[in-house]
Amino acid sequence: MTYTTPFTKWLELDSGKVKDPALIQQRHLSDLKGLFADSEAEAALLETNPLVYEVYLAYDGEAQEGQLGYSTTLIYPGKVGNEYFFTKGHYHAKADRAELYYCLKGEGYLLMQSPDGEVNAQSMSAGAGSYVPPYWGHRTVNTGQEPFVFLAVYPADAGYDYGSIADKGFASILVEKEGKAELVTNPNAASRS
Ligand code: M6P
Ligand code: ZN
Repeated sequence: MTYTTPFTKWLELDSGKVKDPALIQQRHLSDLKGLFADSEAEAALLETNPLVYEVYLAYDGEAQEGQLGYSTTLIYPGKVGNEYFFTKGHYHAKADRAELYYCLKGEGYLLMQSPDGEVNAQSMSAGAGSYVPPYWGHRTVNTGQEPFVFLAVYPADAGYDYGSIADKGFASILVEKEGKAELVTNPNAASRS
């Protein structure tokens, strides 16, 4: 038996970034192509292809059962049409793995969907510790004017299943209406299923 040596990673509270990250993943709008409901607004914004979010990986737990992975995510403020910037969203490849999100900065939602299509949206701002139960697909959405930053902690062997969200989207989306975030039915979800 070899034991992993304990360690500390610093999550910089001002920037939301991890110091000495294992990996930085940047997703621009082109990486999210086809996921926003308003395809014309998406095509127009693709000309400047803004950075939508970054993931600072602190540790991946070597994808081993029993270990934890953790990272911070910074979603920048912005919209495609009236739909707020979001993360791609995924189910876990090992679907029974849960996850914990802890908001450090900004405001947004943790949008979840069960395998039978039930949608749940948790409002998050600094201090919110929101739980993704086993089997729920999850996406985060920045509904504020500043970066929305949170820590995610998950079983290192959870893995990612992007397929069904990329194909069908979420049943509900978060849009701005009269200056406020509103959860509405995704006009494209039914036609894609
Ligand atoms: C959180 C965690 C990560 C995930 C990231 C971005 O940091 O859940 O595991 O990669 O958000 O989400 P996505 O992979 O759906 O783009
Ligand atoms: Zn996850």
